[in-house]
Amino acid sequence: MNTRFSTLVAGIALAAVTTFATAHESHAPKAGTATLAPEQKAWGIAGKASAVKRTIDIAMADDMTFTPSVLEVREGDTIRLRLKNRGKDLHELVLGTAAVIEDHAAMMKKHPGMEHDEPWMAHVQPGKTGELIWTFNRAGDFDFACLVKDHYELGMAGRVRVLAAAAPTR
Ligand SMILES: [Cu+2]
Repeated sequence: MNTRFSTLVAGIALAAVTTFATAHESHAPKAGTATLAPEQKAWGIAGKASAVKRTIDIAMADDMTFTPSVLEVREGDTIRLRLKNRGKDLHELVLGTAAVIEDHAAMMKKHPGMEHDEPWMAHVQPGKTGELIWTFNRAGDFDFACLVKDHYELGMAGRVRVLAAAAPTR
């Protein structure tokens, strides 16, 4: 086999591989490219890291506390909730209205092993730090809670007050 011929063979092989890859790609589901628009909830909408205006540190502990447990933010602000789990147990922070959290807690009780992951919640392993970026674009009083096991019944909850954007700032 002369050099020129072997180069040609290699070229054909490469072309075949490329063609196959392209064809394969075009038949693959476009899961990675389809991005769902964030869903507006009564308590806000998923926020972008680039829009974060303020970071609030919250500690989670095995005595079923969030510290602080009362937050005050301004309507329209994108907030990073930086969650530090100081305990030995898994904890989470689920944002919502009181009614939604109650419903969710009841569902978790029925199906304890149920996987749930939404932009308005974050699960934090013991000793780890997690975060949740949320745009509070609806004024009002909202709740957050940990729905791991019986933590919510044991009082692991807090409140977010979202002040109306039109209200005076001082
Ligand atoms: Cu918890």
